[in-house]
Amino acid sequence: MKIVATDVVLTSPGRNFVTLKITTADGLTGLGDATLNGRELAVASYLTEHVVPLLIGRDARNIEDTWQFLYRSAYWRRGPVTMSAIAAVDMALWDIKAKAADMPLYQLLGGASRTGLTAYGHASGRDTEELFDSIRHHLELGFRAIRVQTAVPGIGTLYGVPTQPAVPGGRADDYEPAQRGPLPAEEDWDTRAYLRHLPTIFEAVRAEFGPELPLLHDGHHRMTPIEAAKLGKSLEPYDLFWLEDCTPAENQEALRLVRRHTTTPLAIGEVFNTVWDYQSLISEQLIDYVRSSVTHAGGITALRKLLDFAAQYQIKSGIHGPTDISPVGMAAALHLDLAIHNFGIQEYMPHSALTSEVFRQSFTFEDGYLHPGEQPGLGVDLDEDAAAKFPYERAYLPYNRLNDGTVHDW
Ligand code: CS2
Ligand code: MG
Repeated sequence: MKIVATDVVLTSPGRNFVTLKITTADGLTGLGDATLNGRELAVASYLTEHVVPLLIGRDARNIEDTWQFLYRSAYWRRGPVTMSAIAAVDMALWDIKAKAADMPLYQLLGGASRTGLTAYGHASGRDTEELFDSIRHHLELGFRAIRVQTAVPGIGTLYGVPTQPAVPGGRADDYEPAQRGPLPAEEDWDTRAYLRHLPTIFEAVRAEFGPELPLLHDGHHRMTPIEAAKLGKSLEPYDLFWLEDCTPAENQEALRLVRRHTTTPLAIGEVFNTVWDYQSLISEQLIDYVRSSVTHAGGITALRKLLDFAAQYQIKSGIHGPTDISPVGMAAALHLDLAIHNFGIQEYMPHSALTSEVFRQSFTFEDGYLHPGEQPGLGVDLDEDAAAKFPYERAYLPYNRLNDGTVHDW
């Protein structure tokens, strides 16, 4: 089953995606997601210039060997660009293997460990009324767990709270941070204002929606360890499902201090790309959920091993699933989620109608549960003619400045 062709497809149906398509001599094709939000062309070029020449003529069946070869032969290890490129190859090869076996991928990964995947949706609002409306909207869509982000008095523009809908005419809580344009947008940050305000919002949400609904929150890497500890402690009465990315991801040791002070469950890792980023977080049980995506953490092969390692420490999955993970990366996550034992929850931000025209998906969302579907392989087909209608457009993620003008973690 030799690899005879590869294509790196760049398309922008509302937002940018990078997709690798691998074709074998038998005519099978596999898809892999290589989208790195705001840095798409770096991965596309890594694939085209450095990886594609290594793939032609290789046996598509040897997934583990290909992973090890790409990881070790580069000499320069890790990093989001390298690991997204390896992930795309890995996903495409699993897609091919499962199609050859005529099975949905989760069957090859060991079969289903559950009937559906609990998903959380993103609610947000510029005030309490808008936030409540957004929570109700997500409950109507079937979500059984809700991430709550909110505007904060004193902070102008803030992650997770749109000033306008991502799609013209869309809902105000439809949030897409990356913006097309020549320069990144500037947003604001004030930790003290945020720490004062957030507990009042969770108090109001609990009072309105009761004690049962699992609630999540994303701190987006903006606090120092002691600030994060204070926040975790102040949110304890509201029984969060998790507090995500409370401190910058680079320093694993920061989580020790946070952990010592709060029983609020902690999730981290959407910007991590290998198991090494989690080494002490997992072995010292400093976190409760692994947030990596299949796309940014080296693919199914690597994330499966990482989650097996986490399972030994009762740490569960919470795979990253914003709209900058393409439907291909999302499908890979769902197959993995269904097969592993230590599934926790899946983030789900539905893609736009335009994106779904380009990527035809077999996964379903019913009654709050995601399922990857029964189509052989990953279950995603790329309509290349539709993709060609939406050329890449440069886009940047925003960044933060404090009131005095200092650049801050976004
Ligand atoms: C995020 C993302 O989904 C999340 O939890 O933190 O919105 C993140 O900001 C984007 O993936 C960045 O590309
Ligand atoms: Mg996040």
